[in-house]
Amino acid sequence: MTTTEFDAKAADSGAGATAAFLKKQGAGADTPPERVSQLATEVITAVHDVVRRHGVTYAEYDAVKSWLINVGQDGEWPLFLDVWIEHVVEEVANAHHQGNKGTIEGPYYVPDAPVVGARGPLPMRDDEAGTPLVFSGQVRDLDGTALPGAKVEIWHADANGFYSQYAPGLPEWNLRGTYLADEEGRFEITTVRPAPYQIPTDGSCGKLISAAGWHAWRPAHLHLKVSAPGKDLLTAQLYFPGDAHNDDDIASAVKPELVLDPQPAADGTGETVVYDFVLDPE
Ligand code: MBD
Ligand code: FE
Repeated sequence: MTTTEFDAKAADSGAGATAAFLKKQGAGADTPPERVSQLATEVITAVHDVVRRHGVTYAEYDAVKSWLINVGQDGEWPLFLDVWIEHVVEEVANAHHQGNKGTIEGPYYVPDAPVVGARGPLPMRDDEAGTPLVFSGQVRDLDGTALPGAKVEIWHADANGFYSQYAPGLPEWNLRGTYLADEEGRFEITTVRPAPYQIPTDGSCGKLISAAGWHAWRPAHLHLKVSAPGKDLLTAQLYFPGDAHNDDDIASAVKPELVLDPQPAADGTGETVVYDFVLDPE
Protein backbone atom coordinates (compact mmCIF):
# COMPACT_ATOMS: atom_id res chain seq x y z
CA MET A 1 0.00 0.00 0.00
CA THR A 2 1.33 3.42 -0.81
CA THR A 3 1.11 6.20 1.71
CA THR A 4 -1.25 8.95 0.66
CA GLU A 5 -1.92 12.33 2.20
CA PHE A 6 -5.29 10.95 3.27
CA ASP A 7 -3.47 8.95 5.93
CA ALA A 8 -2.71 12.18 7.82
CA LYS A 9 -3.14 11.67 11.53
CA ALA A 10 -3.24 14.16 14.40
CA ALA A 11 -0.22 12.45 15.91
CA ASP A 12 1.82 13.05 12.68
CA SER A 13 1.04 16.74 12.38
CA GLY A 14 1.20 17.26 16.14
CA ALA A 15 4.59 15.59 16.54
CA GLY A 16 5.91 17.52 13.52
CA ALA A 17 4.68 20.85 14.85
CA THR A 18 6.15 20.15 18.29
CA ALA A 19 9.56 19.16 16.85
CA ALA A 20 9.60 22.22 14.57
CA PHE A 21 8.73 24.55 17.43
CA LEU A 22 11.44 23.14 19.70
CA LYS A 23 14.01 23.93 16.98
CA LYS A 24 13.20 27.64 17.25
CA GLN A 25 15.37 29.83 19.49
CA GLY A 26 14.05 29.58 23.07
CA ALA A 27 12.48 32.95 23.87
CA GLY A 28 11.49 34.52 27.17
CA ALA A 29 14.41 33.07 29.13
CA ASP A 30 15.33 36.55 30.39
CA THR A 31 11.91 37.29 31.90
CA PRO A 32 12.55 38.62 35.45
CA PRO A 33 11.29 36.44 38.34
CA GLU A 34 8.87 39.16 39.52
CA ARG A 35 7.06 39.07 36.19
CA VAL A 36 7.10 35.26 35.99
CA SER A 37 5.64 35.15 39.50
CA GLN A 38 2.94 37.69 38.73
CA LEU A 39 1.83 36.07 35.47
CA ALA A 40 1.96 32.51 36.83
CA THR A 41 0.06 33.52 39.98
CA GLU A 42 -2.68 35.21 37.96
CA VAL A 43 -3.11 32.24 35.62
CA ILE A 44 -3.28 29.80 38.55
CA THR A 45 -5.70 32.08 40.44
CA ALA A 46 -7.93 32.33 37.36
CA VAL A 47 -8.18 28.53 37.35
CA HIS A 48 -9.00 28.49 41.09
CA ASP A 49 -11.79 30.98 40.44
CA VAL A 50 -13.30 28.73 37.75
CA VAL A 51 -13.15 25.70 40.07
CA ARG A 52 -14.96 27.61 42.85
CA ARG A 53 -17.50 29.35 40.65
CA HIS A 54 -18.57 26.16 38.89
CA GLY A 55 -18.05 23.62 41.68
CA VAL A 56 -15.64 21.57 39.56
CA THR A 57 -15.74 17.92 40.77
CA TYR A 58 -12.93 15.40 41.26
CA ALA A 59 -14.20 13.51 38.20
CA GLU A 60 -13.86 16.67 36.14
CA TYR A 61 -10.46 17.45 37.64
CA ASP A 62 -9.24 13.97 36.68
CA ALA A 63 -10.69 14.32 33.17
CA VAL A 64 -8.77 17.56 32.68
CA LYS A 65 -5.62 16.01 34.12
CA SER A 66 -5.69 13.12 31.65
CA TRP A 67 -6.59 15.45 28.79
CA LEU A 68 -3.60 17.71 29.54
CA ILE A 69 -1.30 14.68 29.64
CA ASN A 70 -2.68 13.56 26.27
CA VAL A 71 -2.22 16.97 24.64
CA GLY A 72 1.50 16.60 25.28
CA GLN A 73 1.62 12.96 24.19
CA ASP A 74 -0.16 13.89 20.93
CA GLY A 75 2.30 16.75 20.39
CA GLU A 76 -0.69 19.10 20.25
CA TRP A 77 0.51 21.92 22.50
CA PRO A 78 1.45 24.06 19.45
CA LEU A 79 -1.98 23.40 17.94
CA PHE A 80 -3.87 24.08 21.17
CA LEU A 81 -1.99 27.29 21.95
CA ASP A 82 -2.11 28.66 18.40
CA VAL A 83 -5.83 27.94 18.01
CA TRP A 84 -7.08 29.23 21.38
CA ILE A 85 -4.47 31.62 22.78
CA GLU A 86 -2.23 33.10 20.05
CA HIS A 87 -4.82 35.53 18.66
CA VAL A 88 -4.76 37.57 21.87
CA VAL A 89 -0.94 37.57 22.01
CA GLU A 90 -0.94 38.86 18.42
CA GLU A 91 -3.55 41.50 19.27
CA VAL A 92 -1.39 42.82 22.13
CA ALA A 93 1.92 42.59 20.24
CA ASN A 94 0.70 44.48 17.17
CA ALA A 95 -1.80 46.93 18.70
CA HIS A 96 0.51 49.84 17.77
CA HIS A 97 0.74 48.93 14.06
CA GLN A 98 -0.51 51.55 11.60
CA GLY A 99 0.21 49.49 8.49
CA ASN A 100 -1.37 46.17 7.60
CA LYS A 101 -3.25 44.18 10.16
CA GLY A 102 -1.55 40.91 11.00
CA THR A 103 -2.91 37.75 12.53
CA ILE A 104 -1.63 34.52 14.04
CA GLU A 105 1.18 32.40 12.59
CA GLY A 106 -0.33 29.04 13.52
CA PRO A 107 1.62 25.81 13.91
CA TYR A 108 2.73 25.05 10.33
CA TYR A 109 5.27 27.70 9.25
CA VAL A 110 8.62 26.42 7.99
CA PRO A 111 11.47 28.94 7.46
CA ASP A 112 13.66 29.03 4.35
CA ALA A 113 11.15 27.87 1.74
CA PRO A 114 12.55 27.85 -1.84
CA VAL A 115 13.08 31.30 -3.39
CA VAL A 116 10.87 31.80 -6.46
CA GLY A 117 11.91 35.38 -7.37
CA ALA A 118 9.51 38.31 -7.78
CA ARG A 119 7.02 36.36 -9.90
CA GLY A 120 6.14 32.76 -10.56
CA PRO A 121 4.42 29.61 -9.40
CA LEU A 122 4.72 28.24 -5.88
CA PRO A 123 6.27 24.78 -5.74
CA MET A 124 3.35 22.43 -6.45
CA ARG A 125 2.50 19.12 -8.08
CA ASP A 126 1.80 18.95 -11.84
CA ASP A 127 -1.81 18.02 -11.11
CA GLU A 128 -2.26 20.22 -8.03
CA ALA A 129 -6.01 20.38 -7.34
CA GLY A 130 -7.86 23.65 -6.77
CA THR A 131 -8.90 26.81 -8.60
CA PRO A 132 -5.81 28.56 -10.06
CA LEU A 133 -5.11 31.84 -8.24
CA VAL A 134 -2.73 34.63 -9.26
CA PHE A 135 -2.04 36.89 -6.27
CA SER A 136 -0.10 40.09 -6.93
CA GLY A 137 0.68 43.12 -4.85
CA GLN A 138 3.16 45.72 -3.70
CA VAL A 139 5.05 46.12 -0.42
CA ARG A 140 5.35 49.71 0.89
CA ASP A 141 6.23 51.57 4.08
CA LEU A 142 3.85 53.86 6.02
CA ASP A 143 4.80 56.83 3.77
CA GLY A 144 3.83 54.88 0.66
CA THR A 145 7.42 54.33 -0.45
CA ALA A 146 7.90 51.02 -2.26
CA LEU A 147 10.19 48.49 -0.57
CA PRO A 148 12.27 46.81 -3.31
CA GLY A 149 13.58 43.39 -2.30
CA ALA A 150 10.95 42.96 0.42
CA LYS A 151 10.58 39.30 1.33
CA VAL A 152 7.14 37.70 0.98
CA GLU A 153 6.95 34.18 2.41
CA ILE A 154 3.75 32.25 1.72
CA TRP A 155 2.52 28.84 2.83
CA HIS A 156 -0.90 27.27 2.63
CA ALA A 157 -2.85 24.01 2.69
CA ASP A 158 -3.69 22.08 -0.47
CA ALA A 159 -7.21 21.44 -1.77
CA ASN A 160 -7.58 18.63 0.80
CA GLY A 161 -6.60 20.91 3.68
CA PHE A 162 -3.11 19.41 4.20
CA TYR A 163 0.17 21.27 4.78
CA SER A 164 3.43 19.90 3.35
CA GLN A 165 5.84 18.61 6.01
CA TYR A 166 2.86 18.04 8.37
CA ALA A 167 1.02 15.36 6.44
CA PRO A 168 2.50 12.29 4.76
CA GLY A 169 2.83 11.91 1.00
CA LEU A 170 3.31 15.55 -0.02
CA PRO A 171 6.43 16.95 -1.73
CA GLU A 172 8.63 18.64 0.91
CA TRP A 173 7.98 22.25 -0.13
CA ASN A 174 4.53 21.84 -1.69
CA LEU A 175 2.70 25.20 -1.62
CA ARG A 176 5.51 26.93 0.29
CA GLY A 177 7.72 29.61 -1.22
CA THR A 178 9.71 32.80 -0.72
CA TYR A 179 9.25 35.79 -3.08
CA LEU A 180 11.60 38.77 -3.32
CA ALA A 181 9.80 41.91 -4.49
CA ASP A 182 11.12 43.70 -7.60
CA GLU A 183 12.53 47.27 -7.74
CA GLU A 184 8.97 48.64 -7.35
CA GLY A 185 8.25 46.39 -4.36
CA ARG A 186 5.95 44.23 -6.49
CA PHE A 187 5.45 40.47 -6.46
CA GLU A 188 3.17 37.96 -8.20
CA ILE A 189 2.38 34.54 -6.76
CA THR A 190 0.76 31.84 -8.88
CA THR A 191 -0.93 29.17 -6.79
CA VAL A 192 -4.26 27.41 -6.22
CA ARG A 193 -7.03 28.32 -3.83
CA PRO A 194 -6.64 26.46 -0.54
CA ALA A 195 -9.59 24.57 0.95
CA PRO A 196 -11.25 25.32 4.27
CA TYR A 197 -9.19 23.62 6.96
CA GLN A 198 -10.38 21.29 9.69
CA ILE A 199 -7.97 20.95 12.58
CA PRO A 200 -7.23 17.27 13.33
CA THR A 201 -10.31 15.67 14.91
CA ASP A 202 -8.57 12.49 16.08
CA GLY A 203 -6.27 14.10 18.67
CA SER A 204 -6.71 15.83 22.01
CA CYS A 205 -7.79 19.16 20.51
CA GLY A 206 -10.42 17.28 18.52
CA LYS A 207 -11.57 15.57 21.71
CA LEU A 208 -12.05 18.92 23.42
CA ILE A 209 -13.96 20.22 20.41
CA SER A 210 -16.36 17.27 20.30
CA ALA A 211 -16.77 17.14 24.10
CA ALA A 212 -17.71 20.84 24.05
CA GLY A 213 -19.96 20.57 20.98
CA TRP A 214 -17.82 23.04 18.99
CA HIS A 215 -16.69 22.68 15.36
CA ALA A 216 -13.12 22.17 14.13
CA TRP A 217 -13.10 24.49 11.10
CA ARG A 218 -10.94 27.36 9.99
CA PRO A 219 -11.89 29.25 6.82
CA ALA A 220 -9.67 28.76 3.76
CA HIS A 221 -6.57 30.90 4.19
CA LEU A 222 -3.17 31.85 2.84
CA HIS A 223 -0.40 32.35 5.42
CA LEU A 224 2.19 35.10 4.85
CA LYS A 225 5.24 36.65 6.43
CA VAL A 226 6.28 39.95 4.85
CA SER A 227 9.53 41.63 5.86
CA ALA A 228 12.06 44.26 4.80
CA PRO A 229 15.16 45.75 6.45
CA GLY A 230 14.25 48.24 9.20
CA LYS A 231 10.58 47.17 9.18
CA ASP A 232 8.54 45.12 11.61
CA LEU A 233 7.90 41.62 10.35
CA LEU A 234 4.24 41.25 9.34
CA THR A 235 2.71 37.83 9.95
CA ALA A 236 -0.72 37.60 8.35
CA GLN A 237 -3.34 35.37 6.82
CA LEU A 238 -5.63 36.21 3.93
CA TYR A 239 -9.15 34.86 3.57
CA PHE A 240 -11.77 34.48 0.83
CA PRO A 241 -15.13 36.26 0.83
CA GLY A 242 -18.20 34.17 1.51
CA ASP A 243 -16.39 31.38 3.37
CA ALA A 244 -18.84 29.83 5.86
CA HIS A 245 -16.20 30.02 8.61
CA ASN A 246 -15.02 33.61 8.23
CA ASP A 247 -17.43 34.48 11.05
CA ASP A 248 -16.73 31.56 13.38
CA ASP A 249 -13.08 30.59 12.84
CA ILE A 250 -12.08 28.11 15.57
CA ALA A 251 -8.78 30.06 15.84
CA SER A 252 -10.46 33.53 16.02
CA ALA A 253 -7.92 34.84 13.47
CA VAL A 254 -10.11 36.49 10.80
CA LYS A 255 -10.19 40.29 10.52
CA PRO A 256 -12.22 42.19 7.89
CA GLU A 257 -9.03 43.84 6.56
CA LEU A 258 -7.64 40.40 5.71
CA VAL A 259 -10.46 39.25 3.41
CA LEU A 260 -9.41 39.24 -0.27
CA ASP A 261 -11.48 40.32 -3.25
CA PRO A 262 -10.67 37.79 -5.98
CA GLN A 263 -11.91 38.35 -9.52
CA PRO A 264 -12.38 35.88 -12.38
CA ALA A 265 -9.20 35.78 -14.48
CA ALA A 266 -9.49 37.46 -17.90
CA ASP A 267 -8.56 34.18 -19.62
CA GLY A 268 -11.26 32.27 -17.72
CA THR A 269 -8.81 29.83 -16.10
CA GLY A 270 -9.20 30.83 -12.48
CA GLU A 271 -8.96 33.92 -10.32
CA THR A 272 -6.71 36.92 -9.82
CA VAL A 273 -6.41 39.01 -6.71
CA VAL A 274 -4.46 42.10 -5.74
CA TYR A 275 -3.46 42.78 -2.13
CA ASP A 276 -0.80 45.25 -0.97
CA PHE A 277 1.22 45.18 2.25
CA VAL A 278 2.17 48.25 4.30
CA LEU A 279 4.92 47.59 6.85
CA ASP A 280 5.43 49.51 10.09
CA PRO A 281 8.91 50.66 11.09
CA GLU A 282 10.84 48.46 13.49
C1 MBD B 1 -3.87 25.99 10.81
O1 MBD B 1 -3.69 25.84 9.49
C2 MBD B 1 -3.80 27.22 11.30
O2 MBD B 1 -3.56 28.20 10.44
C3 MBD B 1 -4.00 27.45 12.66
C4 MBD B 1 -3.94 28.79 13.20
C5 MBD B 1 -4.25 26.39 13.50
C6 MBD B 1 -4.32 25.14 13.00
C7 MBD B 1 -4.13 24.93 11.66
FE1 FE C 1 -3.21 27.44 8.50
